[in-house]
Parts: sequence; structure tokens; C-alpha cells
Amino acid sequence: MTPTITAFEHSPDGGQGLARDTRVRWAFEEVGQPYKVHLVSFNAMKEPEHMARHPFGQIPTYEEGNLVLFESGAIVFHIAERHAGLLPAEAEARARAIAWMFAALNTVEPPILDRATTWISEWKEPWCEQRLRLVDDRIRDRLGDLSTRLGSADWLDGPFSAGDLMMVSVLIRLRSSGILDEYPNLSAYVARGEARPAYRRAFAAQLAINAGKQPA
Ligand code: GTB
Repeated sequence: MTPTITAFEHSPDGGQGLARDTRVRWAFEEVGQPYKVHLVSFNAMKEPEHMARHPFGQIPTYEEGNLVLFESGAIVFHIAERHAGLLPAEAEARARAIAWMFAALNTVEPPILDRATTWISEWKEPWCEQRLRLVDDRIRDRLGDLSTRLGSADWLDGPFSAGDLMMVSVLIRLRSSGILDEYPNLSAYVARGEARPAYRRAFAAQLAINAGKQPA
């Protein structure tokens, strides 16, 4: 059965690939699993039909038969468990790749999200600039350590894995901030991720939906 995911009918980023369906699409593309997309409007996301799929009324979701999943991390993990190509077969290497998925979502993404929230929701506040400086320093703390760990390697732990897919997806959100440029090996890491044919297909698919629409 072909799984169906949900994505924004009209992504606020106008198709820059920043919404979280892109990471799910990327996972599907890496493992060669076709998928369908059900587009939802902001209003529809809060209707009972979608709230039944996603308790917080968000995208992405995943449906396959009776299985309904939410949370991009859980969805990518499910895809990686079901198909070869995103998690090593050897148990310890697999556990480490999963640890990197969690690190991306739990340790690196939160300050990056804080930055986005500050920009989007708090820009009118008199303390906004001060808060941005604090948040940016928290991001730099994480990136500094991540940069040291990555060193000159291509990927975080051996071959490309779901851990890299998630970490690159999280770091991509920093593109417009300029902060990533302070860490040349991380910039190159993100560029390597974006250059993967599977990422390019995922990006193109979400862009095709949003092309020509005004950013929200
Ligand atoms: N932890 C959840 C996950 O990983 O799946 C978070 C899901 C989430 O935040 N979904 C967002 C959403 O549905 C879309 S991706 N928001 C609507 C709502 O909460 O009502 C976040 C996102 C949105 C837009 C941009 N952008 O335009 O740049 C970037 C990222």
C-alpha cells in the first residue's frame, strides 16, 4: 500500500523546503518508496478530520492502512525501519544513527526553533534583538560542538544515515541566518545533503506545489 503524507497546501516559505514534510519526502526518496501527498490548508489542519490524524493539528502526518503517525522524527524513523538504506544493519551502528536523529531533534533543533519563533512572533517586542543575540549564542554552542565532532568527515557516523538526514534538515533552517557560514565544515555538510539526488527530488516535489504562490 502506498503511504500518504500530509503537507501544507500553501507553505509559508513559498517552497524553500523548510516545512517538515520535506524531511519525510527525503526519507521516502532515499529508500525508493513512492508516496502520495494530501494537501491541507491552515483551516483544514484544525478540523476534526485532520485532528484525528494529528493531535496538535500540524503537518506532516503519515497514513498507511490502519497506521496513522505524526511527528516527522517518528515518521522518518518508521520509514528507515521499514526499508533498507537509512539505518545500518549492524546493531551498534544502527543505535548510533538513531542517537543522531534524536540529537538533531532534541538538542540542535530547539534553539533553531527559538530563533524562528523570535523572528516570527516576537519581532515587535523591545527585547527582540537582545533575545536573538542570546538564542544565536545558544545555536553557536551547539554548532561549535557539532562542527568539532564532524571534523573532516562526510557524515556524522560512517555512511549517510537517517541521523544525517535529520541533522541536515534541521541545519537547513539556518541558511538565511548566516550562522552556518561560521562553520565551513557544517556548511559543506549541509551542501552534501542537499546535493543528494533524493533530497533534490524531495525539494522539487514540495516546490512544485508552492511554485507561483506568494509566500504566506
Ligand atoms: N515536532 C513536529 C514534527 O517534527 O513533525 C512539529 C510539526 C510542525 O511544527 N509542523 C508545522 C505546522 O504544521 C509545519 S513544519 N504548523 C502549523 C501549526 O502548528 O498550526 C514547521 C514550519 C512551518 C513553516 C516554515 N516556513 O515557512 O519557513 C518552516 C517550518
